[in-house]
Amino acid sequence: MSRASWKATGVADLSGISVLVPGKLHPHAVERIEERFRLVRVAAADPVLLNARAAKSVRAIASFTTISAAYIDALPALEIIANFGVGYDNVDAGYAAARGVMVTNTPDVLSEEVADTTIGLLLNTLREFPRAENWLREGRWAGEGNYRLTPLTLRGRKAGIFGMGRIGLAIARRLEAFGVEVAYHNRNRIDGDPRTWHASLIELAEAVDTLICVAPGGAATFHAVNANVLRALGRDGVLINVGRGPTVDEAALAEALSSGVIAAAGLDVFEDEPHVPRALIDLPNACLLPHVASASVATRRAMADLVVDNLVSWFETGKPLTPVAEAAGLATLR
Ligand code: NAP
Ligand code: 8YV
Repeated sequence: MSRASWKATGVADLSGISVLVPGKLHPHAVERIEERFRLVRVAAADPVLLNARAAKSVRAIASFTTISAAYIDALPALEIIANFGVGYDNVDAGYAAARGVMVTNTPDVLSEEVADTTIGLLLNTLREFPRAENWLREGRWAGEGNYRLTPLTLRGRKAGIFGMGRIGLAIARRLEAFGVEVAYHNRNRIDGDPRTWHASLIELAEAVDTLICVAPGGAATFHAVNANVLRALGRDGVLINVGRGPTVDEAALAEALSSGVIAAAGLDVFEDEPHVPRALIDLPNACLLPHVASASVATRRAMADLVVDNLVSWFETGKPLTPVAEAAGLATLR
């Protein structure tokens, strides 16, 4: 649309603002950016791929790739990074905020979907439904008889949530509806929450037999779920990880699963995605998903909309809709 046509609609003309999309992005987000802004695309978030003119004019990034301090420094006019995903450990948000660059993410619109997936993954891990279905498909039900009775069940379990935030609470509500008691560990106790809070992850692991990790990634949680935590979880213990892969020490987990230190694990996220260690793939007591917790058409579209709505709000009003904690102080009128 031309400047004159935007004026006629009464909608702010943002078509002169360059928005950089490094790497892949949800097609609905790309379409909407192209409609309102000047879209600049590069194959990856690597300063080497930026031509000098584009680098000077870019005022926004929309992406779900790694955005490093060096990349931020390569874009002198950058004002905002709109991350596709509620987790933003891929963005150097502390550095961005220190340089006055806003960072936004996509909270809430995916919480219920991710919580649904977590319950599905937990039940698959305990009750072996994917393996039971394969048994049927391979003709073994007719040929050999019933699938085995599963040694593990959700009945009588005590769950612990590591990262009781928006998604953690949605998981807790579901588990409680299933009759499962829930405790949690965050750095801070949640005011007014009736559930038992444990001051450390190891204390939580000692108190429960089902540990659900939905904490953010990054340095503060790197390998937080280690051999000691798994030992504390115990022989009937089950670990579910829908947070970030590097929060769990994968080598320690593979060892704990193969030696019976814990009973089973369900994982949606991995340390080096999309590479999953053979040690985990070969284990019958590991239930593995390819990072699909939010991956429905409807939820991913809602995330794409929130990415673009943040950009529009920032350039129309000077305020983002969903700033991340590190950048919240910048969320005032420019
Ligand atoms: P959130 O509302 O910010 O909740 C995160 C919770 O983790 C907070 O309650 C926080 O409480 C706690 N926490 C943060 N750092 C911690 C630490 N170092 N030690 C202990 N607790 C800590 O975030 P959310 O919307 O629920 O999302 C959570 C995470 O889920 C995302 O960051 C992302 O990594 C992951 N995720 C994965 C998928 C997937 O596809 N598998 C999809 C969506 C999200 P305190 O501040 O009190 O510690
Ligand atoms: C997406 C996620 O898979 O929101 C997050 O933090 O991990 C997921 O919803 C991710 O954004 C990659 O598309």
